[in-house]
Amino acid sequence: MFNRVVIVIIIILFAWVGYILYKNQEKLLTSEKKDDTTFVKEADVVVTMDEEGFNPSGIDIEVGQTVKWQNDGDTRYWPASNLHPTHEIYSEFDPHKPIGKGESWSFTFKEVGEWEYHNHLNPSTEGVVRVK
Ligand SMILES: [Cu+2]
Repeated sequence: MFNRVVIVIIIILFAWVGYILYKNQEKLLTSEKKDDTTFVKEADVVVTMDEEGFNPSGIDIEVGQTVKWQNDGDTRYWPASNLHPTHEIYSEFDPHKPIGKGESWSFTFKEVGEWEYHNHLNPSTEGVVRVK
């Protein structure tokens, strides 16, 4: 009886050690893979653009975060800082070209502030990015 218990404990120990070794190997493989790949964070927040306008039209982010404007509509959009048409309030916040159907544009906010913007191709469509 005692011998059986010892054998069962030894089997469990071997299984456990085997599992730990297997897990570590998996971790090693994963980290090697990460070393070969450059990970780029695409966006912290995605704003879609379509016939309804910017969605969501107001977002709160932290300084250094990236917003991606995704064109899900049927026409071209051009999100840009107020004031129209010069965009001088935050002049970097401007792709300087329209974003085509199915395309996107990302911008990383490096300035704290409440940045109102509009669709340069239809300035009555507005949005705001609050950067804290
Ligand atoms: Cu404009």
